[in-house]
Amino acid sequence: MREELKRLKDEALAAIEETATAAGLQDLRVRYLGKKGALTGILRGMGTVPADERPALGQLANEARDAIEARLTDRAAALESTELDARLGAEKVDLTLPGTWLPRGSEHPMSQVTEEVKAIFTNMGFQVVDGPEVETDYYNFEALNIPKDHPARDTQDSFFINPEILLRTQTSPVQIRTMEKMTPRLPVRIITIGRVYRRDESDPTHGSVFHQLEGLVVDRGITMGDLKGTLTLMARSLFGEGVRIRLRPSYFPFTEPSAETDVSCPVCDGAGCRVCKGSGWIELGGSGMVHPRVLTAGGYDPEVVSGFAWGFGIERMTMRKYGIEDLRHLYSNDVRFLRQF
Ligand code: 2NM
Repeated sequence: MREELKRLKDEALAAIEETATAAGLQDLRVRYLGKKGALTGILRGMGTVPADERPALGQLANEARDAIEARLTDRAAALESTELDARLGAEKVDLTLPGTWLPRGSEHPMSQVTEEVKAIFTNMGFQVVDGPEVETDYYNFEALNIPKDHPARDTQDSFFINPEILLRTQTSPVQIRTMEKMTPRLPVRIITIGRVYRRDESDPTHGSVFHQLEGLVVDRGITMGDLKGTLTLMARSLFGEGVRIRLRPSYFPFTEPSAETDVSCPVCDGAGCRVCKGSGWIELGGSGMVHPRVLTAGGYDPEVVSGFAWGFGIERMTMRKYGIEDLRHLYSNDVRFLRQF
């Protein structure tokens, strides 16, 4: 039995050494140490061994079992680490490989100017308001003191849908609608930015759709000084701290007095250059003190309050800010153009 134990132990240790998988080790464990395993079988035969030999033989059997057990454990640990190494080797990710290129978009220059203008005026306490693009004759013309025979009402210049309904030619109807809603609360401090529609031939500086920035302030004691100060602040944020605003006498039905509104050329500071075509000034649009009839249409008493308003083209402001020469670039959606901003 002694020889049998030794042979069994050597055989088990050799088999363990040759096994290359965790499953194989488990099989060996069952085969040698399991309830029906070889070693257990030998120990069962202890009954036939003379009593004085049993202790020594028992000790030998225990040693064999412990040796096999220890070898199985060692081998399992070694196999596990080899298997892990193999898996990590196979799964290796090369972090130095170049990534997948994703084209990045950019904000449209019109959107940049729009957002900048909104920020400038909301920081001054203005509300940004919106209104319909399909308007009634009343809000688009009548309430703005544009009489029936005024050239601006000429059907050549407007898109009428029926005799009473048209596409708005300016955003001023939103100012009337807002005053109607707000009266008698003061102050009114609003801007509107949106599409307006005119029947013009397309050329480098005209299209049948463009975007207007209009603003309105109504309160007690508002003067043309407030108008100039407000627009100077806007122009300095937008074009640079050095610029000035110039007001030239003009005429609009909805303001009195009215002014053409220019900004000093941010490139040559008024000296005259290619950008301002030698004049030193760049036109922004119109402005003026709100006509008493327009305040009345909005529900305010022109004997108690006064106001100023202005209307600038966003396209023109964008072209001036970035030196874009052709309006049509702004709508062609050519990424080679758009990527530059
Ligand atoms: C302009 C020029 C001057 C203007 C007037 C108003 C309103 F409704 F408040 F009276 N909104 N916008 C205005 C004034 C618009 O565009 C060239």
